[in-house]
Amino acid sequence: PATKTFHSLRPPIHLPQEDAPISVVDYVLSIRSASRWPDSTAALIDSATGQRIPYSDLLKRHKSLSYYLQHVLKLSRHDVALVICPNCVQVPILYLSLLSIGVVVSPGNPVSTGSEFARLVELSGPTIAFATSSTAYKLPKLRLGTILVDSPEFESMMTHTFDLDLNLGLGPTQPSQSDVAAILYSSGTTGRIKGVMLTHRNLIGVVALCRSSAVAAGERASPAVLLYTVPLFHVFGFIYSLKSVALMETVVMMPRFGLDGMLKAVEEFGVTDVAMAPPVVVAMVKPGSSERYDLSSLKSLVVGAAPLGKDVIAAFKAKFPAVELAQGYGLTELTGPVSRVLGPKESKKWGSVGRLYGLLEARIVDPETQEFLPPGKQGELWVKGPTTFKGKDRNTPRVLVINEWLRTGDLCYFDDQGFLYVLDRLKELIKYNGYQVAPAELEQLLQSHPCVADAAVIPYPDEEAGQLPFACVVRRPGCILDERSVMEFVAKQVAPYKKIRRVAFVNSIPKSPAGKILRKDLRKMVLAPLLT
Ligand code: 4UU
Repeated sequence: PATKTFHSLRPPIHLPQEDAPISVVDYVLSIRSASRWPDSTAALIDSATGQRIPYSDLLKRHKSLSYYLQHVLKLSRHDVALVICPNCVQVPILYLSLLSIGVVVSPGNPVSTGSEFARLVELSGPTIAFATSSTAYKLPKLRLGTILVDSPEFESMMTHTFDLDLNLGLGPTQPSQSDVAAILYSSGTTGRIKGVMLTHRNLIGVVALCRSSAVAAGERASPAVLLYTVPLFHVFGFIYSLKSVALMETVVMMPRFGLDGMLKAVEEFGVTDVAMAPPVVVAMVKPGSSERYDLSSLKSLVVGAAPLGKDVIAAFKAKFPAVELAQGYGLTELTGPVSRVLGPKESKKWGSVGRLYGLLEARIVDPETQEFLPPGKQGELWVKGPTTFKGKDRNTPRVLVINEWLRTGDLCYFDDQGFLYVLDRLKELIKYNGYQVAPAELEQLLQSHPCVADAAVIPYPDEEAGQLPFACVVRRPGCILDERSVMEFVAKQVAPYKKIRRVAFVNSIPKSPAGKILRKDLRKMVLAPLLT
């Protein structure tokens, strides 16, 4: 009975009064102003051009742009702005400016197609879009048009009012905490895209919990230099772009991700922390991938958004003993972060996604009986806290939320010290003769094979067994690997019901920008031709 609810073991976190009329930007800037770092600290660095924007300049640009958006473009509270940009230094400033005047930020993936953008517009009803010259042409026409953030005009919106006194006050556009602040589009690896509405209160909650882990980790001798390989339109990057300003971190922006480019940027800008998805870690441990670079500035990697295998962690520790590898777990519907590994002691818990952040409670629920389960038992993770999203698609009810508990859809367990382990998405489980097989476990095993560059496991329909574990494997160049050796490699290491029963060799595994395997696309690509 005492084990029905798991409480956070982290120090308590205090949030502002719920009815205080503040936006997440007011909150972020109030934390920042208490920082001991000078305003000359770089806020943003463009990895391609080397352009540095110090905090003093970031604040001026933010004020100037907010003024322009409010008084020239006449945007106001509850307007929705679509933001369709690759990671670049303008985006965090744009987010701060829109949020500060109560405009709802709706960031989308710049590689989406025209019809996908039409769907986003249908979901969130934007009046204006912010895009780049390479993405704008795909957008539908909006009432206030599209503004190019890589244009001289945008640069002047951020700088032209520098010498004005901009303490004009926000008047009716001052957001309240219960206002919707952002609509993020959840990954949709299996289903249709959904708009997840997050309030200023939700965002204040996650900034507070990110800050609490920075406090717990202890003060550093110099400001942290972060690089995100995660996109700014995904909840991971979106939240990080706000928390970095609150903590006065320096953020190195990489418009286009590539492993070599990332490692070069680490060397060049003295990057201390990188936020990334598992495929980047997998790439870093492959022999010959990183030896050419001086990565001595690197202190920690925060890895999240998809499962990371124990073998990859082991290989990483062996190759980079001085770098802390911390897994974090999160969901768009919980405004991002739910748990993380914190500090060298916790990072010994290989494979865990860490402990719950303060402010959050959790349950492990038996998917069949709905019983609440104790430590060590696997079930669906439910989470409750002030960061639970407000709703989907403006008017749809929160079907995932029951009595304020958000059902994550993930199969998880806690150990007896409060460490959380994520096995897989419940929906992705393969049912072999009634047994549950987690694809993630088999994928991690396959990835540890020296001749496997990448792998994914999906169900293959079978009359007798229901479904068979079916592996799609990308061979490493120059390696010889056949179906039988793949199956034997896995069979030696797992219970018989988990064996791979079929193999297909493919050129690549389709992945989302946050590193999740796009199983729907994979099924279409590999399975459909086999089954017709
Ligand atoms: C296994 O992926 C995310 C958010 C990730 C995130 C955010 C802030 C990680 C750390 C952080 O600090 O959100 P979505 O909505 O795109 O996808 C959510 C799903 C989860 O339900 C789970 O299935 O992504 C999967 N997932 C993970 N799975 C997320 N993180 C992990 C993880 N291990 N570490």
